[in-house]
Amino acid sequence: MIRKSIITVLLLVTHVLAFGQAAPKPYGVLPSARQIGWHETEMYCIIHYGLDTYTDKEWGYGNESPELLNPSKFSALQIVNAAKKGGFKGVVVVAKHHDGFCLWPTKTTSHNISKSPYRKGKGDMIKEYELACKKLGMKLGLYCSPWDRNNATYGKPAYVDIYRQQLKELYANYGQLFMSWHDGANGGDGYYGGANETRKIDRTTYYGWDSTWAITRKMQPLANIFGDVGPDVRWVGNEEGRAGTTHWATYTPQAPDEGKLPANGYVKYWEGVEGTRNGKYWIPAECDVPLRPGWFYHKAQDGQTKSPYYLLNLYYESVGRGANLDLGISPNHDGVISSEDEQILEEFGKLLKQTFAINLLKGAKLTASNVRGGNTAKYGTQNLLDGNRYTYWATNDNVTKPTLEIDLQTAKTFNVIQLRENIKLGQRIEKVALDMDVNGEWKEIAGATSIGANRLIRLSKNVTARKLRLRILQSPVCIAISELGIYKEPVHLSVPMITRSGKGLVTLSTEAPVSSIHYTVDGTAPTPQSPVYDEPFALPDGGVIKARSFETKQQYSEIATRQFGLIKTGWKALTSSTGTGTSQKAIDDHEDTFWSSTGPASAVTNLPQDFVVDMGTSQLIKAFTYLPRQDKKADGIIDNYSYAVSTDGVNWKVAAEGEFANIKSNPIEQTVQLSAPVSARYFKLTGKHVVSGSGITIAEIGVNIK
Ligand code: FUL
Ligand code: CA
Repeated sequence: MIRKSIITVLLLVTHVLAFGQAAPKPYGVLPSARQIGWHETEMYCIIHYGLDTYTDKEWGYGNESPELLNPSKFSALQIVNAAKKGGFKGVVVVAKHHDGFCLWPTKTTSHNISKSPYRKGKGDMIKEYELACKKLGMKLGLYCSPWDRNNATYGKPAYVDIYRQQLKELYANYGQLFMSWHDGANGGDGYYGGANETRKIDRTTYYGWDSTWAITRKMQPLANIFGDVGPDVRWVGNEEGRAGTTHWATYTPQAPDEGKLPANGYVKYWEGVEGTRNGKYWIPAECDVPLRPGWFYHKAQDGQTKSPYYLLNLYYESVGRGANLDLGISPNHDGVISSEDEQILEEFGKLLKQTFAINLLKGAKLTASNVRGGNTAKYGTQNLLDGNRYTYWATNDNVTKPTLEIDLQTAKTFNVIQLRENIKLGQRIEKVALDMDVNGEWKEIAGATSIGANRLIRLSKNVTARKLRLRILQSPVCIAISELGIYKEPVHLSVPMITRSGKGLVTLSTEAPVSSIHYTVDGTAPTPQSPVYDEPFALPDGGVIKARSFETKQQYSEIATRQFGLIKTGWKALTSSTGTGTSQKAIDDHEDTFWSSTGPASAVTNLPQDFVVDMGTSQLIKAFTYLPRQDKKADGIIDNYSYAVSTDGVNWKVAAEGEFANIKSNPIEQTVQLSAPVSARYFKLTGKHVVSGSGITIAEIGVNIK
């Protein structure tokens, strides 16, 4: 009897305690209010436009004439609206890139828009962007490159003051900014007021970032500062738009001293993509990736814009991993986003809307194994479906492995699962799994090893189920999950894959069956009238192939595009260097193999170094291509080259010379158009400077004759 009443009292006490139970204690470091705002933004566009647009460069040298800036139709409204149609919530405008040219009438340098014909020298594009953003309800951020290849004082203390002055102008005159974007590229050769020399700076000390960022905090307290390693937002470490499948918003930079990169630069790749579990700071990753191959508009890259489904995939791999997506868009010569790019953005926006229009969990019955203190009103599972990122299902402090059973009432078909944690309480969960009921047995269909602000799991196939179960498998503390959803992507036809054999035979294939594939080789969009594909066809000279699958005339897939150069059969590498890997690897048509003259086996360790190819027959070369190694390492990647041709292998003529700008961060195939086609049997690529190391590496080298 006594025992029973003690138990009753105890139960009562626990009950009271439980109902009065405080919210879960936050775990680890937490996001600031400004970072919370950034997480909610999820995706924005970065806009590259300036003199490079007219010189066809990715990195201007600094001596470009402001006269070049004379767009016929510049429209900030059209540009920002193109981003908005894509579902993006803000833009980061490059106000000054590495070439030092300022798109606003700055007092700090004469190398600015007032010296251009644009609006007869009275223009201010940043103002136009600000007004466009206001009108369209978009957030505005600004990018002002610390590296300045125009400024005579770059490398000296005086420049740091100029740079800070530029930031002050930008912070004072263009309204509230949501981001202050600071690029990591630093020092190198440039015009520098006519000095035309190489200037190196010590990036750990030169810019005095602490003092610079104090200005940001004072003048734009809500602006998130983006830098390679923070302080508010870190670089994910690649320009592919992908965060790690495990992504921690917390981060302990290996080199907190202003982002000193290790020699090969690419340790950052892994550091940035994953972050640090239980890291010292909250510094989530931004995934930046250009919509086109380069950041600036290049006519030669028309037709190579990423497709809506490609973008959707990037969305899953960035936003879907708790990072943000920063997509590069590039106004063209007219000063607008081309209609092709605009249309792709719009289609991507629609796709996203369609995919996430209906949470199929709506109306489902959710049964949790535990609710914090039994307080379902506050911590119950209804919080998972209210669309609020901060109301949440929580468990008792000692319950770290709860389960949630879901009865959808009727069977539903889906392929995307979404989870969010209330990040105001930190990033807590380390492992979850989702099961579905198959004839009374649980079968695991998905899992994740981090959640954070957002986690999307895209299944490779649609699944249909009535009952699901979420299992939390690992968490150091009780959970605080704020949202849960299942969604179904709209049906789409399989896009053709385009491959070519070493002998030049092109094959088009699809993952899933389609009624027909049509293709073109003249750069136009395939229609039902274009040639139909039924067997491999020869394309030894190369060219652009576009292919599209059709179900009916009205129902078709996205367009797949691929450019091929001349086939390499009969080619011989004549290089004399004894590098690692045979020299044939640079012309074997395999992206993953490369020739290297670096490393211990190398006999030659000094630059410049040549790579010579005998094509066997004479060809009319229009362009050459260089694919850097694709293994995420930077050693031997050429960033300054010369390209020579010869008819006899003895007498050489230089056909092109220059810089592979931004190749370290964005190691894609480089295509260099020659100023005029040249006839030659031999060609020679000379690496004059490399990103790191002392030799050169080449994954593929090729020529375009079409
Ligand atoms: C890079 C820059 O060097 C590129 O030119 C581009 O601006 C990109 C967004 O950041 O590091
Ligand atoms: Ca909620």
